[in-house]
Amino acid sequence: MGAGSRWLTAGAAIPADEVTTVEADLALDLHRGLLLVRAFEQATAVAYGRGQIHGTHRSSLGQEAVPVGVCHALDERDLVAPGLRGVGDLLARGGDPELLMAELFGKATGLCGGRAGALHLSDPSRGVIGGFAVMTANVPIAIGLALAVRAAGDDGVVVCFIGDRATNQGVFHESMNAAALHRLPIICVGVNNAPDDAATSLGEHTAAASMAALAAVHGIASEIIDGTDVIAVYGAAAAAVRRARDGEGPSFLECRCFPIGEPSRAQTEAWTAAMRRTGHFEGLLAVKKREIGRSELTPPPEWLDGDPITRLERRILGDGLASDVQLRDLRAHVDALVESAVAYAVDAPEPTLPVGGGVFASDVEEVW
Ligand SMILES: Cc1ncc(C[n+]2csc(CCOP(=O)(O)OP(=O)(O)O)c2C)c(N)n1
Ligand SMILES: [Mg+2]
Repeated sequence: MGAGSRWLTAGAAIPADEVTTVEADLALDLHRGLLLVRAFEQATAVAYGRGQIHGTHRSSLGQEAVPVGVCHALDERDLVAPGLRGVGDLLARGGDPELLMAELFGKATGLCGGRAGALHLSDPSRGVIGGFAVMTANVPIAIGLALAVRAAGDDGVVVCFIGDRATNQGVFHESMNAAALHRLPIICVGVNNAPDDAATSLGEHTAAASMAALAAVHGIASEIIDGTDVIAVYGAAAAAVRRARDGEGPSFLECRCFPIGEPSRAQTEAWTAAMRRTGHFEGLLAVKKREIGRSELTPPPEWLDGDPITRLERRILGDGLASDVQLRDLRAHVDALVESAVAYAVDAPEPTLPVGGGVFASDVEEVW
């Protein structure tokens, strides 16, 4: 990878457990996970551009290796509190692509009855508690879950995903303090998608050199991981899960990646200029939707170099773990899954629930 990609692991103090030999089964499982999130998010970008997905949809393109690597280290006793880009988190937990797509389309047979949209996704059947539109809100909730898991005498682990800007919320520090103090079985995963040429770089909003440093001050085992290397993410998550189950307390994994589906700094500046011309926020959104819908985002070469899918493919082929043909078949299989998820969502009925329905616990059975 290019010189600038040193950002991916810059400042890594504690090396993650390195997975040196990879079995074909593991590599292909992870690859399937990456391909599914990628194809699904490409489809959501198209649907968003067509106005089929309403409200806000924050895509996880480019950061697929983080949820896929982390969730592969979990099992059914574990719980996940997704971040604001939660689609990858849901899919990596084995969520049903049809139900998920129908949810994003706001349909009655969607995962949450069409009421959650992208920002409040939950799937109790997969141990995924609600996503929260309020940045960092999932962290103290994950702390509460971890306390509940311990009180119940279970050995489950709780994972929460946050973005790089979440560590500047006060509640992040209150939560990390509580996690460390009570040695809670929690793994906080920081998705750092803020290299220098991103619309907002880490240094613009955070004085510390890394997210991991901010967790480390609370006495939490913290690592910086190349979040474009799904095998490295999986290795670090597996070690953190082991620590949590053994009663050794919380971990913080800062996974660095590139926001491939997001505008670069240069594009954002162009859009901002367009917004000034049209005079109000709607102008920016309209331009952005059109651009994303036409897939005209042109990420800096550096970001594409850190494409998790290309990286894993290279490793699979280089280590002789699968052939070109097998990879092509896998891709075709995943593409077909996503195609049928879109068809399902298009055909699904509109919700008929009353506005006040599905709010209280007594209604929940009807919704899910
Ligand atoms: C408490 C709060 N403040 C502001 C927002 C608006 N908001 C939505 S996403 C976002 C930025 C998130 O950045 P980051 O944590 O890096 O996540 P990324 O978008 O890069 O995944 C902000 C400020 C919010 N959702 N919640
Ligand atoms: Mg970010």
